[in-house]
Amino acid sequence: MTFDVAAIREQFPILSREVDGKPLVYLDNAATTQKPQCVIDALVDYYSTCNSNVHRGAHRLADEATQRYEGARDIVAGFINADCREEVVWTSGTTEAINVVAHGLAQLLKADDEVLVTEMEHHANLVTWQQACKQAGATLKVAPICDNGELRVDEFEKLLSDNTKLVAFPHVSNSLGTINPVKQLVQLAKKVGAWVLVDGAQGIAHGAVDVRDLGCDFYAFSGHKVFGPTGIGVLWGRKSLLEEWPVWQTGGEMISEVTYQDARWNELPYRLEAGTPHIAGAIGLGEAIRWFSELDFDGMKAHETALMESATRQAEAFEGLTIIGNSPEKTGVLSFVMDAGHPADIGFLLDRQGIAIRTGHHCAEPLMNRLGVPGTARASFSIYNTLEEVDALFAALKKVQMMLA
Ligand code: 7TS
Repeated sequence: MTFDVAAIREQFPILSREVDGKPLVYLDNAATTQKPQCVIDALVDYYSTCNSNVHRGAHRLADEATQRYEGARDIVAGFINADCREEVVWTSGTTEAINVVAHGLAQLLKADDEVLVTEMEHHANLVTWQQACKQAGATLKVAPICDNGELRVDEFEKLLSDNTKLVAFPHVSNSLGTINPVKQLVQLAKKVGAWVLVDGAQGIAHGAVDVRDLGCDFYAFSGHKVFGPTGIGVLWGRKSLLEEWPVWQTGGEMISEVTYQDARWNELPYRLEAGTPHIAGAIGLGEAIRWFSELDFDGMKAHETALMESATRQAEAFEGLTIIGNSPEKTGVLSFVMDAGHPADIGFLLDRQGIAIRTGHHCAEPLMNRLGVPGTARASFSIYNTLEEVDALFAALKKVQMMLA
């Protein structure tokens, strides 16, 4: 069965808009994905029919809102193959999910403990651990990558020790597209008894994620990168760990009993979800995951591979253009620099032609320094992009090159 891209595109109203009279070519999917009509409808329907606070109301709207909200948790738990729904903690996104874990870790770390990350981290998966280590007087170690953006697994292994308390790395790099060998890295980390957090921000929208199969302890992702709303995300964690993890924010919902002097914490997942949550967001994310999980994943993978192959082939043949990040295992991202000009100018001139990409350091400043580039131009692809759009990118880049000459 072929993957019907046209039928998918039809479900995304924004994809038919124009920019300065030119059809929008949206190639900034690593920053955020567009939303299908069913997700937009789920948000509108919630606010139009049953807007209410959850859990605490003894009335019809509160019941209906709670059902939809908790139903969304079930959908997410099923999609990532969590052991149970209590393992799915709502957060505002990947960043907050990592912060929940890092905040607790800072209290658990001792001075001779170590945390291991990689050179390809997004700031969300670097600064968090860096600050947690500083707070505890612990050491942050950084596993190197090869010049092509692949992780040096041998060096990663050498940096593990009995002192390694936690290892964190991206499932997929946002600036290079490198897919990390998650299971292999988890197995190595487990040999020294370290906890493992996988930053799934870029991994979640490229196929099935099975947290039990991966073997990690925490998996973090954002709703907006998997066709859902902004402001909602997920921290998945092993129940036994989350049950004991130091609480993050305190306030309503996360308590079971309160006196003026003290408080006892609620059970999972609520002990890590203080305050009124992003109810509409969770419902929208549930709908996004329901929609996404019904796609033909084999067809989707084949389509994404075809997009990457075409983009890579055209980039390699393009004189004056250098691809940044050539890992053999790669998805969704084509980062590059051009002799003709600065990435920011390339982005600006592509935008004039209706083509949306991202330029800059992609919240990975140390990685850009490691690779010796000020930043890159990054085209990132999703399931609704077409081979014609890839061609349009390179035709537009030819014009950019002439304009900058
Ligand atoms: N980790 C990775 C690997 C990411 O790509 C991002 C966002 C985050 C964490 C943070 O996610 P958030 O939803 O909490 O902000 N990456 C990008 C990007 O590449 N361009 O814009 C946001």
